[in-house]
Amino acid sequence: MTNLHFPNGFIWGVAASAYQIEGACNEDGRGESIWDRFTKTPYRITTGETAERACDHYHRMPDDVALMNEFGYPYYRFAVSWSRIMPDGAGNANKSGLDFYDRLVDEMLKAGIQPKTTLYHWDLPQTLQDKGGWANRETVDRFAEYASRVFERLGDRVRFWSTHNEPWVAAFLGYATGLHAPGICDYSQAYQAAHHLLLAHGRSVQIFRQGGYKGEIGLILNLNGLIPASSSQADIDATQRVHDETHALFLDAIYKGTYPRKLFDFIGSHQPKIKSGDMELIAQPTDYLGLNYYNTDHVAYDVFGGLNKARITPYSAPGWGRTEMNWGIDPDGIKRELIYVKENYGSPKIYITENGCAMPDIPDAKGFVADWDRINYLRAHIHKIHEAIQAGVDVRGYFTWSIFDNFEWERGYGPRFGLVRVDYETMERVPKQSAYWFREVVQQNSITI
Ligand code: GCO
Repeated sequence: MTNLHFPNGFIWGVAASAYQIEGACNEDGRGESIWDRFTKTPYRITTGETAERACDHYHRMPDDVALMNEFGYPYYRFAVSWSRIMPDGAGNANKSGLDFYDRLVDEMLKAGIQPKTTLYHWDLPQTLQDKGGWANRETVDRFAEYASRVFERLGDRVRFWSTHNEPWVAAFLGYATGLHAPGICDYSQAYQAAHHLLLAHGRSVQIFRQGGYKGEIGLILNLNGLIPASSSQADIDATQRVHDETHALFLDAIYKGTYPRKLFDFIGSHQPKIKSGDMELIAQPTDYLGLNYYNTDHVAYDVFGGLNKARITPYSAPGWGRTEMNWGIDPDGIKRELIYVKENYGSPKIYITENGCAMPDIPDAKGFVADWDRINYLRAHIHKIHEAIQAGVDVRGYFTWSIFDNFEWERGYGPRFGLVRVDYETMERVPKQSAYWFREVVQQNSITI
């Protein structure tokens, strides 16, 4: 057995998002979000479930923070719900909404837990969607107002900010495949949404700097592994297109102020409208990149494969299977993504802002889950991050997804990603084996392999 130590000051934390855990969708003046509307639309959610109650975190917040404290997790990454702060997406802020996050931050700091706050984790106010949502440029101005209010209220205590979580998901699952809210299937809107999400990112970074707030701000991207399904040129080209859409579209924009030319030639009339000055705003310096990594896909050319003419199937590394999401497990993938970012984008400071898995999670009579499969997954990925650090990648921290089982978007409450099991009937929280294992990792600042 070997102990692999992480650099001094390496940050360990757990993560969740507002919509997936809070519940209380109609309380204290919160407005309707696109996910409230989407979950109520027949056939959108596989299980027909909504997030009206979710983990009831809105009411149980002090106990939830106490639980994280009991486990000694030093950082907690949470998201603010836009429609709690600005119920109509514009105009006056809702005091009770801001108060909730204010109390959350105070509660965390009292417990010695540092907040990492995400401004946008997919829950756009419905009133803004009624005017076109992210495909409408006006949403960028509304986001700037919202961001200002959150900075004003929490900026004296939060030192660690993310603008958007996974803008690719918000743009492409929301507006191209329609798998996520608002459920639109239109590639032109998706590309326009991606551009506006990036603009909103740039604007909020600018507001953060102009406000003189202390701390770090950055963008979080989901960088899945992508491998051509064969050595044929058609599969290699298809992989490149998917890569450009999911990776380069965002990374080139924020680090180089450009969009991938080849991809834009390929998508032709679906290209977004860009105004002069936009790319400069998007490319202004950030303090770090947040990297979410879960799985790897094989990509093959397929004439019926949507705009990219690509078919995606899970790839599992030898000896590894798939998760409950049917995602292929490939621990090496996280290292490849880290090295790719280092080599192509000037070696930015990186935090792994999400990594984790849904597993079968069979509870015993007391609700305890001995989730050694999840532990194996986490250990293998953390090991590869360690290797990436040895190879010179500037990784400063690791957040596991998620602290709790929660509402897994279009899949309802089926897949469970938590270190802590949630009984959705009683709302009881039962830490899984992985919660104890992760506590050790944090305490020792090392893993044992
Ligand atoms: C994401 C989101 C999370 C998901 C998680 C598992 O990265 O997709 O941030 O909200 O729940 O990734 O799918």
